[in-house]
Amino acid sequence: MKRIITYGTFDLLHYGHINLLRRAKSLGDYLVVGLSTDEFNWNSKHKKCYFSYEKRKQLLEAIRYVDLVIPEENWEQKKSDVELYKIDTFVIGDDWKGKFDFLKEQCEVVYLERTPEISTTQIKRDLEKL
Ligand code: C2G
Repeated sequence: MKRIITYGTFDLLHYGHINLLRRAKSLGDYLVVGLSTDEFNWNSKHKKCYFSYEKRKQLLEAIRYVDLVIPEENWEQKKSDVELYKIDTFVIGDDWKGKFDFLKEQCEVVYLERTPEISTTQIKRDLEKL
């Protein structure tokens, strides 16, 4: 069984997120998603989420490609997560290209092309214009 992991905030879930999760799952058999907690978002990613961690987790768990959702609480946990969950491949959007190459000692690292023209920030901007 090939095990995949990815991480993100996944706020205001949209088709760009789904495209990423679908392609990530297509690389293996089991997909773990490290979901950024509200504290991590606020303190380290400087993101204020619309949906709480629990709501974002509920949405992700309803997606057919997602097998397990775990909390992402800090930048440092990836190495231990790869060991703990016996991960074969780490996947993330190419806006992070190169940032997680240190994981190559433990697993395959794949940067997937982002879906153009959609982002949580863009959604918020467009809603403000309504
Ligand atoms: N994504 C995408 N296309 C978009 C928007 C997002 O492919 N139009 C991808 C991102 O590249 C990321 C995932 O969807 O792989 C989740 O996006 P975010 O919620 O914005 O996650 P991010 O803030 O990049 O968090 O430790 C890693 C971080 O937690 C990643």
